[in-house]
Amino acid sequence: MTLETMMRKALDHGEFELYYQPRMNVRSGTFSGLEALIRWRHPERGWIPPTDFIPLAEETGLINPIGEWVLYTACAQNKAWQDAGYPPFSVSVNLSVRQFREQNLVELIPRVLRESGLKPQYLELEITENLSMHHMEYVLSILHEIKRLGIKISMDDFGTGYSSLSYLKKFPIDHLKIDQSFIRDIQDHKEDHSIVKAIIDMAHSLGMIVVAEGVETEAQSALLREMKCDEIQGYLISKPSSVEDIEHFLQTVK
Ligand code: G
Ligand code: G
Ligand code: MN
Ligand code: NA
Repeated sequence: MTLETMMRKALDHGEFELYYQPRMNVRSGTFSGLEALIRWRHPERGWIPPTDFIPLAEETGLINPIGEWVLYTACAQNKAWQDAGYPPFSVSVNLSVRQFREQNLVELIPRVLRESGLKPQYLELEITENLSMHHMEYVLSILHEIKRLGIKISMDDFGTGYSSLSYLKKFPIDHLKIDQSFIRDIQDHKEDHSIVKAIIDMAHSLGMIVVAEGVETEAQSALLREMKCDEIQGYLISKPSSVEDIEHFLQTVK
């Protein structure tokens, strides 16, 4: 059976699962939210990583039903956490470019919020820079409608795409997430250090909250704090974790 055929069956058979990875405020050490990341547990082949199937899902269009499942599941899970008495926090969901082109997000998102019972301020959508390059006027109009619903928007993997600073200024971005490739060698490579510092200062001047991704060590965290980065995400705090494991994590945070 091809991967595509397997993927078509996976949704119906409940083989997808969401894992969650926390973000933290790097100054106060307070918990600031979770990112939902899809996982596929195939009954015979075991775990299939998203890098093996998300690109294929994007090529075939299956990213649309899969993305809808992710959105609904993340919202319903977040509502369930609130109902269970956890202090409210936001969960972010990754959106593919194709979902912007082919799904009526302005209709889909309010419907998912209604069905899950989650308030819009607890949902955040992650987009990538490449989205901003295509059909910019169209994408901008959708983003503004999404913002009007009260939902926050993150620019993900920042620094790896093609967006120029003049594009960035036009986008209604709440969080700018610096790609992990710049964070990895931040201590040893002067260039990476300079780039990260420049991104942080620029994002702040545009009123954005800056998140560093892929933070693995205390030394990186300390350096980012010095550089006035706002939030960090990465293995230092927690790997992406199952619902059960993230609930254990949530018991330990302030
Ligand atoms: O979760 P990491 O574990 O391996 O994710 C690998 C890649 O897959 C990342 O680029 C991440 O943004 C992407 N990804 C993970 N979950 C989703 C999802 O629900 N939707 C989309 N579109 N991409 C996802
Ligand atoms: O593209 P996006 O930023 O959505 O995907 C996040 C990816 O980064 C996921 O594959 C996730 O598992 C991975 N990731 C998260 N934290 C770390 C980290 O500290 N180190 C490394 N190497 N990868 C990480
Ligand atoms: Mn992301
Ligand atoms: Na990223």
